Amino acid sequence: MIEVRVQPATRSFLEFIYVRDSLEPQPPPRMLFPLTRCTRAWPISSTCLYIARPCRHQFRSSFRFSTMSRDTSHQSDISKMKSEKDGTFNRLASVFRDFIEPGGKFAPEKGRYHLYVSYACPWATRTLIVRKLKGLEDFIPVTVVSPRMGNDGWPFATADAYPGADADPLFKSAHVRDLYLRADPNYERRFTVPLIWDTVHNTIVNNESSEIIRMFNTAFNELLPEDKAKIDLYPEANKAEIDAVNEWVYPEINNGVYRAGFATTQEAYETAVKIVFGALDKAEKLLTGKDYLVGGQLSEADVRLWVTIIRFDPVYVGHFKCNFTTIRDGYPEINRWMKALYWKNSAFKDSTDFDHIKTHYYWSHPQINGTRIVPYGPIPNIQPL
Ligand SMILES: N[C@@H](CCC(=O)N[C@@H](CS)C(=O)NCC(=O)O)C(=O)O
Repeated sequence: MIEVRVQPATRSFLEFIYVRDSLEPQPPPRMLFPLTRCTRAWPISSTCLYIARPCRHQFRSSFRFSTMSRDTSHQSDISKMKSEKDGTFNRLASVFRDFIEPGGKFAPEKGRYHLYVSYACPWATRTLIVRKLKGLEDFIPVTVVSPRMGNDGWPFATADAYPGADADPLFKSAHVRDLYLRADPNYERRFTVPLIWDTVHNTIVNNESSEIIRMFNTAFNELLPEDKAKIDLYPEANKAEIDAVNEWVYPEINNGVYRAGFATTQEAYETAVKIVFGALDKAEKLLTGKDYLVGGQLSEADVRLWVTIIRFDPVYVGHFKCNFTTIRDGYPEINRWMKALYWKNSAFKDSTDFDHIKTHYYWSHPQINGTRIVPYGPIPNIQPL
């Protein structure tokens, strides 16, 4: 048996080392190769003792090798995702929660931050829409992953050259997972998009879309032309009302469709799907005769609801079994509001790729759609104005 003894500062890193069973003295196994610069090994009778100096940055820079030995498949493979005992799907909270703000550790600067998204993902699409509404395209470059999220999670074009997918320009990563493990080798949660990367501190600033859109709304204002700086999707006067709408739209609609789709018992599904349609009824009433949800102007409440509604007929009706009715047949006011934003505001249309959306859901959840066949309809994906 190989014994690995390390000094405390490196212990967490070395948890990932591949240790082979052996009665013979061994050179460091291949997976230990990155340690050779700061490791010496002595055979001691039937034990190999590896001593590592605590030199954190060297470990980090060589981490690419070492992660190979840590099994992260439970974090990347959606079919290994666990539901609650009663079959309910529970979304875990995001863990990178820093803010870009003037004077802070993450100061607003042109070109410093990089946004990683999937066109398929509603949470990522929120960030794309707000990035465009605020005119941040030149400030924050964006990289789009392939919609085919497989066992290793979201792939970049280098791992899956799907049309419209990009390679990772910063690190040539194969998967989004590699970025998370680069930022934190001990990262234990799922490898989700969107995420915003800081090229100065070489880490993830934030992977929670509701916070990324708040940052985009204000953090770069001092650097933006006046017409863009004054766009405010969360204005002081309407904050309470926007918060009140978000408070039910998130659990009952945005995450509600996932709770219906990812339920693993009939009861959990039925409970979830009824909540979705109850909340759509409420949204229909709220939008009656109105162009926007709150205060007669476009706000983050519209962005947050819209990203789920645009996916509803093409995906959630079929794939997530949210099929009491469709948006186009059952919710004329929501449909009118959705179409107007799509056809009249390029920030919404340009952030929407129906092929990526449909391919992702129907391909990436084999636990729901084992054949991975992507349905042809609906025709059209969104009706004309
Ligand atoms: N709370 C996060 C949720 C992000 C999220 O769950 N993204 C999904 C795609 S729609 C994802 O990347 N899932 C990958 C996985 O769970 O493996 C946010 O709003 O930013």
